[in-house]
Amino acid sequence: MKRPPTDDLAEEPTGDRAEVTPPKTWAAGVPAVTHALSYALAEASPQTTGKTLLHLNQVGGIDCPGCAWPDPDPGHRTKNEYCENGAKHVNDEATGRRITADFFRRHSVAQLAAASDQWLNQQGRLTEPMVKRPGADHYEPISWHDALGLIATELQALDTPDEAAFYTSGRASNEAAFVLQLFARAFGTNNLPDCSNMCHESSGAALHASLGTGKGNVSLADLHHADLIITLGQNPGTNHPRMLSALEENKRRGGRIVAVNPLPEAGLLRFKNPQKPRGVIGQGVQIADDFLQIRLGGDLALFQALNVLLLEAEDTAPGTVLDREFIETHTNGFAEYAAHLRAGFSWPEVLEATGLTRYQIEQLAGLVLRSERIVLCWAMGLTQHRHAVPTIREAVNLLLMRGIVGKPGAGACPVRGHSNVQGDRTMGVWEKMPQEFLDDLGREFSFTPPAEHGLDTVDTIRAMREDRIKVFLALAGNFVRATPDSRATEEAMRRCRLTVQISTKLNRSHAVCGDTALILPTLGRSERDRQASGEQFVTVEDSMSAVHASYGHVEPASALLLSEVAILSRLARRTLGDRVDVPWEGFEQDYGVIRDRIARVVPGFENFNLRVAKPGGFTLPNPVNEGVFPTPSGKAEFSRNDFTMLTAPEGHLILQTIRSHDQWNTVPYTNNDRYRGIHGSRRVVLINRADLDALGLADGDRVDLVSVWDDGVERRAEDFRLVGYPTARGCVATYFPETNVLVPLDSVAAVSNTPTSKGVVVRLEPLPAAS
Ligand SMILES: Nc1nc2c(c(=O)[nH]1)N[C@H]1C(S)=C(S)[C@@H](COP(=O)(O)OP(=O)(O)OC[C@H]3O[C@@H](n4cnc5c(=O)[nH]c(N)nc54)[C@H](O)[C@@H]3O)O[C@H]1N2
Ligand SMILES: Nc1nc2c(c(=O)[nH]1)N[C@H]1C(S)=C(S)[C@@H](COP(=O)(O)OP(=O)(O)OC[C@H]3O[C@@H](n4cnc5c(=O)[nH]c(N)nc54)[C@H](O)[C@@H]3O)O[C@H]1N2
Ligand code: SF4
Ligand SMILES: [Mo]
Repeated sequence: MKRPPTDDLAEEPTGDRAEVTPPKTWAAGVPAVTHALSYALAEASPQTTGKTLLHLNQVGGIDCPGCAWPDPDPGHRTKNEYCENGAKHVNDEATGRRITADFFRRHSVAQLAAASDQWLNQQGRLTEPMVKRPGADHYEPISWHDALGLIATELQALDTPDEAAFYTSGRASNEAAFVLQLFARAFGTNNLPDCSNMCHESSGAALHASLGTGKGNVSLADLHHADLIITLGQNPGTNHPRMLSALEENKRRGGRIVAVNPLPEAGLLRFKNPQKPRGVIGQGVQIADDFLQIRLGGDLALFQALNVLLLEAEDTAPGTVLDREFIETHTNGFAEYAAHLRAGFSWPEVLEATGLTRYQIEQLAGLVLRSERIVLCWAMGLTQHRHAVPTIREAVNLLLMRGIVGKPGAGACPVRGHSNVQGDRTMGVWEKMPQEFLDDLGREFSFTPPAEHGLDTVDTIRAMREDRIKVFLALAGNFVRATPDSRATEEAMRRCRLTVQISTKLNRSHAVCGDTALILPTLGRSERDRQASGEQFVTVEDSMSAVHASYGHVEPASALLLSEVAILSRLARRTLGDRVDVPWEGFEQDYGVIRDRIARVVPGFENFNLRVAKPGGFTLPNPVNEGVFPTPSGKAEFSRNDFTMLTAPEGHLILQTIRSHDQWNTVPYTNNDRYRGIHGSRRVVLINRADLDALGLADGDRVDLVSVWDDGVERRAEDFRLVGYPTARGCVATYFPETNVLVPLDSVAAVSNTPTSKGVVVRLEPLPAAS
């Protein structure tokens, strides 16, 4: 793809700029602290950096806008209850750089669309509302009043409310999320696509079908006390760094940890805790006792093999392996499941799918048999595959056979991504909320919410393509970069009549936009939020269902910023007038009023304002932990899952798209990934050296990646450097979002409709060597 001239706009460095050093074998330690501070100080003043870091994850402080990893109980928090990446994320928001109207005068929309993601983010905080009019090539300033009026007019002009879609990214607070979904439904649509559709949707779908509730059922204490933790498809050293402290604690208590991953990720191997003296001077703690280098998509086969081995062990010594009483009283379908699994089982298939040896799998089965309390942790390596839902359901089958779901020290732990992605769902941001929730919402605000399910993320893009979505509004996020099939998605987005981005920072979704486009700049979580009733706080829910408050401590980036709640409440009032009985103005003036309404609508939030005032907040009950499975049958369901594996034709490879250590989702902070030894460029392909040999290629060669899909469309990512790397055979890795262009829109997981970002069939086309 040729880029237009860009005056001073930075382009993305090509693959030949990459420098490669050996991957690291341990995570964190002193370099983590140094890197966090140097990034923070490059962005914000020492005073602001001090303010953000001092308050990060403390009671009365800022909830880390990084991942959804939980905080320890208030009594057990350290002074530095954050990680390198948390520090980077919060200071990226608290940056001292500003984007003013003059910036948009200097840079056309086309130029911005040609700039790199990193450059866009580095320009600083958005400071005033901007509009791009139809046919214009620049954004220009617009007042809040006119901006909101423009959106209201466009919404009112739609033939049906279903021609609008309201996207949410998981950083939005509970209060903002609740207001957004209420507005969308009062307006008349359930079109509430969100980042979760691309993230843990498969986990929610699988857990819901098996256990009756889509959330995880373990706490930090369970992780500390487990006999065995199996972590699959996740890279905690980079993406949930404080999880390593929990794993370290588990090891200290004598637990065993097994990592299952195509890549030997640094944090899974060894951890030097920067908060402890021995993490500063010592060798650190070995985290994984065993590392199973699985092939992409091989986890379903792995769990089927483990579960067959459990059945066989029970045959040999009846009554010693399965929890018969639990199975009898609390589950459905065990006999059919066992018969189906045995009938379809084949070791050669399992070994091919996993790339593991039978000995390795039997060793792990032995550990499972010897462990009373087992926690299964996972993230995107399980959820972003065609067969993600059956894979996770097969993992749950293992827990059910042992009767250890919801028991102390045991259970299922989907490790969530965005800091409030779980809370947003709890607040009703979901295109298919159950009718019971809609009824309660309608009763509380005297209207009838639409019953028909709305569009998720992939279906929203399909609808844009067919001109069925005309107005698109995003509460945070970077829709065109996060979604698959970048070229098709961008084309779809450009077909919209109006696109609106409520954002803190500039990204590509501001540059690839509809006929009319609005940028509505908003307060970040680190900033003070003053409203008519005084200073406000917001609430969030972490990966383990703890709900707590977050208070901003930094002065807003601009006097013109409005909070997310203020923007949405005003927009709702302008669009709906008195059509519904909602105190929009009251919401904006005092977020406590929103929480009072949440308390009356969302189960588990009774006396919300009172309970969230307690240091550390409160934890939502999970019925599974009380032995209750709210499935239609009232029992946990065994699931019969057919064997399947990812295959690639001769000369092809399976590609996964992952995060570097120095990025926040679609936003790369630098071009380095120091744990994997990559420096200077992100356009690299990590590939097994035996695959290089087999393909007649060499480390350092430059290639285009072309993905293979049955619609005949050529999807190509240009100019990458090959890096010989210890990844599983046949399985290559590149960074997201540079290679989202390769993920076909229609390549989605069954049931969850999640793009298969970890399982794309590709071929490598060598480029002529540079002269
Ligand atoms: N610093 C930082 N932190 C983040 C984020 C960020 O961008 N930057 N993003 C946040 C978000 S939204 C999320 S969802 C999480 C994501 O957290 P992760 O899921 O850890 O993120 P990914 O980089 O996608 O890494 C996927 C991991 O799964 C492995 N994997 C891929 N496919 C398979 C497979 O088939 N089987 C197995 N067993 N393993 C596989 C990969 O090798 C890799 O280690 O992180 C959150 N935290
Ligand atoms: N190929 C591939 N694609 C993927 C993935 C993958 O692994 N591979 N992962 C998927 C996953 S797990 C996820 S979660 C999605 C992420 O998708 P998104 O959540 O849509 O993307 P982000 O990069 O997190 O969004 C960053 C933008 O959010 C805005 N922002 C940040 N903080 C705030 C705030 O407090 N308020 C507001 N209003 N705006 C804010 C900023 O403008 C910033 O530029 O991407 C998905 N896409
Ligand atoms: S582990 Fe996640 S929530 Fe905790 S400080 Fe790091 S980025 Fe923030
Ligand atoms: Mo995510």
